[in-house]
Amino acid sequence: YTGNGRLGTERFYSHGEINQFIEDLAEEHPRRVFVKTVGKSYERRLMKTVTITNGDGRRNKNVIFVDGGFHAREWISPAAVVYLIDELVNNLADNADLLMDYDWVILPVVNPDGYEYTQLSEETRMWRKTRKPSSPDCIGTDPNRNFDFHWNEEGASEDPCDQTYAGSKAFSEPEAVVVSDLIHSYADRGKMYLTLHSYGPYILYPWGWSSDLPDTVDDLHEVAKAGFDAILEATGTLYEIGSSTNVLYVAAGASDDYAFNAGFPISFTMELPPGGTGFDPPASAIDQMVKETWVGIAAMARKVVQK
Ligand code: ING
Ligand code: ZN
Repeated sequence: YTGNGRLGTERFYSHGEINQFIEDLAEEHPRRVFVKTVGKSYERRLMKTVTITNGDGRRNKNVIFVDGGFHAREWISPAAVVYLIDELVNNLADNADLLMDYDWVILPVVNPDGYEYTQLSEETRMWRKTRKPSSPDCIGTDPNRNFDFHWNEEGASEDPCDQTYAGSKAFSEPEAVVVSDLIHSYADRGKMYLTLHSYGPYILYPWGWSSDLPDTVDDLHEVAKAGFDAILEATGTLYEIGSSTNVLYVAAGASDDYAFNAGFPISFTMELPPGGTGFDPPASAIDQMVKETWVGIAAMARKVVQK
């Protein structure tokens, strides 16, 4: 990475490179882009948000919050977040409407310890969880089962060695606490929470803890449908949309349920398409995948800002 405030789509980047990228953007665009260190992972990696504005200086706008990299092996997620950041910062002309009354707050890699671990070797490539020891024999908690909303009910494991281990208690993982703190600090003006995973392709909305649907399911579905339509038209990729439980499986303690319950009226888990064996699309596929993802996210955000 050359430090010119652009990251290409030709390969996957380390957590350190992504942090450097957002720091460089903030330096280049001091009135539009703001970086804040919001916490540390278990292994003490710095977790930084980047806030992107249109630079008009207006305070307390509505917020769209985006995160990626919850699950270590889902590399296309941070890649899509990096591309989204680049679009919002470097293509203001096409995205002015998305920044007029909204600031975007973005945490590119929620689980940096896991993400770095998957970059070490072929043997560690399919790691999913965090890296804090969970028992004498096993490592890691599923950060997307660790949130304090119906925590450790259905679809989460009490076995510390399991891939969906919910943790010793809700918010046992510092990385989940960081996301929760952000959700609460923006809940009063947060209009959309979006967390990127792989692999689907699915656009999922609450609830994940139960097969019940929220009262506002029509609003959720309408926004998701805007993303679905835009992607189908742009590339032909057919996403599936619906509640997490109904489309996929019941899973309590996930971040989208938590954000929705905390006050974000629109809250989605977007599961990007597979590639390679599912979690490992080749670097040559990044460009197409992240551009397609941005088409969907921009369409959903456009629906939200027009409401
Ligand atoms: N899938 C999500 C998971 O955490 C999910 C699916 C999201 C279920 C939100 C419930 C709520 O299991 C992946 N691929 O991580
Ligand atoms: Zn995931």
